[in-house]
Amino acid sequence: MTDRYRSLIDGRWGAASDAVPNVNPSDLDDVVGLAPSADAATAQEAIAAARAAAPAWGDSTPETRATVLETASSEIRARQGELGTLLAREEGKPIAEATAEVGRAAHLLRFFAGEALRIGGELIPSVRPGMSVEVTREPVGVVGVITPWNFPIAIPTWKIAPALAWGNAVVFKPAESTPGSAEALVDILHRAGLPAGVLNLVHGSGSVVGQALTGSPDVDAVTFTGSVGVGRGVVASAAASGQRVQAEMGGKNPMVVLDDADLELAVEACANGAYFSTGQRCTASSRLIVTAGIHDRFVERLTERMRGMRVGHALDPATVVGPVVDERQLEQDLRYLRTAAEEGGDVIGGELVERATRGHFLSPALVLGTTPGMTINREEVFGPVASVIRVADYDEALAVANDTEFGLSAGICTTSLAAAKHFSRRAQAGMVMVNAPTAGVDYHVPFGGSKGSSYGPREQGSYAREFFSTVKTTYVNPGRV
Ligand code: TXE
Repeated sequence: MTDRYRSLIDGRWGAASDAVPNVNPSDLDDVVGLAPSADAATAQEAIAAARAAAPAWGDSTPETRATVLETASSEIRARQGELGTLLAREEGKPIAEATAEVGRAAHLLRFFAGEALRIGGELIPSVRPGMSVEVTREPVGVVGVITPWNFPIAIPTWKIAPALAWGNAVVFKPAESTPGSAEALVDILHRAGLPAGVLNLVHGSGSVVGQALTGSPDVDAVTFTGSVGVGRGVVASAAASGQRVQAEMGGKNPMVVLDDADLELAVEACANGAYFSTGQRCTASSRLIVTAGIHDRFVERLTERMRGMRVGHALDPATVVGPVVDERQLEQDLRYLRTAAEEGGDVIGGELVERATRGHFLSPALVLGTTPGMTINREEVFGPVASVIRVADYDEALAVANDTEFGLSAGICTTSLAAAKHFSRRAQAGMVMVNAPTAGVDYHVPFGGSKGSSYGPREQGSYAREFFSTVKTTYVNPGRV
């Protein structure tokens, strides 16, 4: 069945158009849907609708906002299987992971429903006699939401839900290759009781719709997740427009495995971190930094584990590693593997795989014998590819872990509490995982990185309020009492 997607502007669904086919990466003969590619004028209409709707939504009661988010959460939970199948079809994530991602969206909505009810302020005695100071939080106004394809329902939800909870209106531009999950989310929120114009969806390209958002004086804030190159451009353009901006970009996440690690636990954490979601996660464990005493045993066990991972159609329950999202990404993965071999790495796996359907199937790859300066250890691949760097000891492991322009997530496998605590303090990353994959984060705590990985305040959890609300300080002199 082929869906026909539409943009939602000021509470009205626009015309369908077949400009952009949404192709199933597990089966290139399956066109999941057809999406429009909006022009700049359509984006401006959406921005104007959001601008007009923002004041009333900002004045709505916390209960009104909480009820919309709670209602949407319940519908997503009730339709988890159906939405998981849609996500698996359009993005290629194995059905179990896709269904879990939909469940995560339901949890996020429920969490931010609670946050809407917890918005509070502070009352602080002034340094001046009689005066008091109120610190309150207000909506930012109109928020532009620009998202990638790799978590097509969770990432939009963790941006849109807090934006709505703190009383903002939204213009949402999803990734071109995953319009179906985006539209399902917007439809559910719209029917959950949002007034017209509070949430607008515009299908289209980054260079047209995305730039219309970052270039508009009527958009107060832009939240972006995607590649480093595009993210830096988004930050520059948004700043030039005087917008508040938040950008979550790439990672080159290190996973340190020390001699004293529990071998099976380390192998499992690395296999999961590197290859689940086809390695298409900004938090993927991509650099495995292994001390000499455990190196050979670790490599042998991880290679075995990797070779046992079934590559296949996302809807086949036996599949562990789904297809690569599209041809461009597949070419990028293969190019990085070729470069790794040319630079002296020993590539295991990384072969094209044939299945009953035509799809972008690539077996997981492990690159052995790499050094920190190789391209494979500098740039984000965004595929089922990890590299191994052998180091002498913990000190060298820490130095290599931090030898990157990125700083999203960093992991360590060790049974030493001292090493774990030291690594947690010294790893230059926004998130640290001890004896767990660098990927796989909770939905109610802060998410984000340091260095080149992130720009602006953290996403998720209560910390999301730093981006999605603004602080007002009011001085009150009661006069004579
Ligand atoms: O990301 P893009 P894409 C990496 C990964 C992948 C590559 C491309 O390496 O191969 O990025 O993926 C919108 N102004 N990551 O194409 O291009 C675009 O339409 C405003 C890593 O998905 O960064 C989409 O909605 N917006 C990453 C969004 O930005 C613009 C996750 C992301 O697109 C724009 C995904 C512009 N000028 C991909 N140009 C991670 N690490 O999490 C594009 N967009």
